[in-house]
Amino acid sequence: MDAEVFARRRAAFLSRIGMDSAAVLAAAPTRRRSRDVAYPYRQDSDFYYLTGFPEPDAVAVFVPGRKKGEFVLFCREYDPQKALWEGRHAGLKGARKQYGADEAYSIEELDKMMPELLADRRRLHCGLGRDGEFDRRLLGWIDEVKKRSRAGVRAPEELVDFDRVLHEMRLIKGPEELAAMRRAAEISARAHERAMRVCRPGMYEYQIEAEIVHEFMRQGARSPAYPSIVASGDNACVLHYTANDSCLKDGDLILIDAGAEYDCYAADITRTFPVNGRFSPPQRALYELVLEAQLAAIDKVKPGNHWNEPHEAAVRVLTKGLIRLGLLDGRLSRLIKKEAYKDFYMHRTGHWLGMDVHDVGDYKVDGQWRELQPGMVLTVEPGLYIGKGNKNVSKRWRGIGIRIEDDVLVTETGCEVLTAAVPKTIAEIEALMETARENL
Ligand SMILES: [Mn+2]
Repeated sequence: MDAEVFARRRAAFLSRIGMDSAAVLAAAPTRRRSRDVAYPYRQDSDFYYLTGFPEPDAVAVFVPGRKKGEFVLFCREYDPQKALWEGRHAGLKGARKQYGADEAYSIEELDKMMPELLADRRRLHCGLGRDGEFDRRLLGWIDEVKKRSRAGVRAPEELVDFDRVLHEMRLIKGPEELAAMRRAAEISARAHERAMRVCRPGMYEYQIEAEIVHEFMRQGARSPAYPSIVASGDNACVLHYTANDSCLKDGDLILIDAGAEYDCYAADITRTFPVNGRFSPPQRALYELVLEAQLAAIDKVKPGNHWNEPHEAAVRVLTKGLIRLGLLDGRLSRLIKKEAYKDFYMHRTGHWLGMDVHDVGDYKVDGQWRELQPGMVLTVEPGLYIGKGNKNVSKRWRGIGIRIEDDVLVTETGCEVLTAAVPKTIAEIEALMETARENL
């Protein structure tokens, strides 16, 4: 993304927080995996959204109206030895030239400079509760400002969580963000298609996972947005299954929930298909039902509808279908009211999607479900899960877990499914798998 995009976001953020405020954002820390090996680094989403700065050991401070500069970036100084061993880093000059900081200081100067930057700012926007160590330092700086009160300086008296301004900005996606999300969606769609093509009984779930990650990287997404779920048979009924180590059995379904991260933006797709390429009659019946629920939910994604409408639509279709199939017994309205569907559908129908897979943004405003607006992106992902051990239902339904998930953008007139390229109907899936087997 261009430096100018981040500059525009900063300008919008500064004007929204106002002249009597300041904001402090910390870069994500590096995390140790084992001994002297670190996990791959991923920048904090809020920090990246406003700075585009990809390094750890950095703190961004925003001070609207400050004469010497409104955007101050503390980061690592350039070190030729570090460059030799670990690679590129911006240094103070790069922080100004490449990343548009008005002033850049060594991260070592942070404690010394913060009290001055926070002086006479009534409100402080920050990410309290994320990192206890950083919180303690922040409160220390405020305390330092207070000590200067006899010199006529006032300390911040109100701490505001990023939810209030920054996360509201992140909830509505701009054109550059949508371009990144479309790319993430496209790459993820190809990976799911690849999984359908290569899948055979006798393979292991992790071998399918390898195909997915392979396609992500081949297409320029360096990482999944979250650990991929590759769950065959009864494993699909474990909602956050990530062991991915079972052998694929002829006659089972396989549920794959996987999405790529591209330029810090996530895709989140789930598809469920038969290991051997053909749905059995009970699998078919349940799959058709989940698909009908998903389409009904997507139909409710439009400006002016509230957040919960897609969920309500999915619940209605699923409950009706469960009665039809003999899995629930009773009157529709009553079964919905007492949430009888929760035996088979225990999660909600979606979440916001963006830089984080479960993205920021409130779902309720003043106690009411929020209205959908153009530029919001959400997932729509109903499912049905009937465990192997569920003795309350006929045997034919057991050991089946199905979820169908797409990423949906709210547009001016309705919605657009960003992940529509992955086969979804039974006919499409069976045709693709059939062709793949013929070409073996
Ligand atoms: Mn999801």
